[in-house]
Amino acid sequence: MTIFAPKLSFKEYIMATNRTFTMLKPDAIENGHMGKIIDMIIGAGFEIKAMKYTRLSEDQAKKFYEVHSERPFYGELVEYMTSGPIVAAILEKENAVADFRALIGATDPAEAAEGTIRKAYAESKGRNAVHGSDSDENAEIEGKFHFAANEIF
Ligand code: DAT
Ligand code: MG
Repeated sequence: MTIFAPKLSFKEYIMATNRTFTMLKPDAIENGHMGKIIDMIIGAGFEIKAMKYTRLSEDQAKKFYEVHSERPFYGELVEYMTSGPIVAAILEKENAVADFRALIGATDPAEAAEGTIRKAYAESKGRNAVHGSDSDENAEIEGKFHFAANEIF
C-alpha cells in the first residue's frame, strides 16, 4: 500500500526525533571511501533527507566543534575538518541517533566494533571518517547549521 504523506514542514522537521546528522569527513573523501560509506548508510536502513558535497570554512568548523574548544586537539581538528571536501547529510530512520552511532562505531577506530564504518574506513581517532550526532537535540542543531529548509526533504 502506498501512503501519500505531505512533506514535513520545517516546524515538523524540527520536532522530528527520528533524524540524525552526519558528515563524511575529509579523510573518507580523500581515501576514496565516499561511495562505500554512503552504501553502508543506505544498506543499514537510513533514508537520505538532505545531502551536500561541500567544504567547511574555518568559522564553521570552529563553531561546529565549539564544545571541544578547550581540548588540546581542537586546533588540529579544525584544521583537518577544513582541509578538503566533506559530505553533509540528514538521515532518517527509527531511532536514528542511536542506530547511527552504532553503525559508525567508537571514536577511535582501534576500539570500533567489527562491521562499523570507522572500523572499516577510519584512519585514526582524529581522522575518523564520519561524524554522527550524539543526541536528538544536537541532530536538529547540526542539521539546521548545514541546511536551509528548502534543502531538506
Ligand atoms: P565522536 O565524533 O565519536 O562523537 P567526540 O565528540 O568525542 O567523538 O569528538 C569529536 C571529534 O574530535 C572526533 O570525531 C575526533 C576528534 N577527537 C576526539 N578525541 C580526540 C583525541 N583524543 N585526539 C584527536 N582527535 C580527537
Ligand atoms: Mg561527538
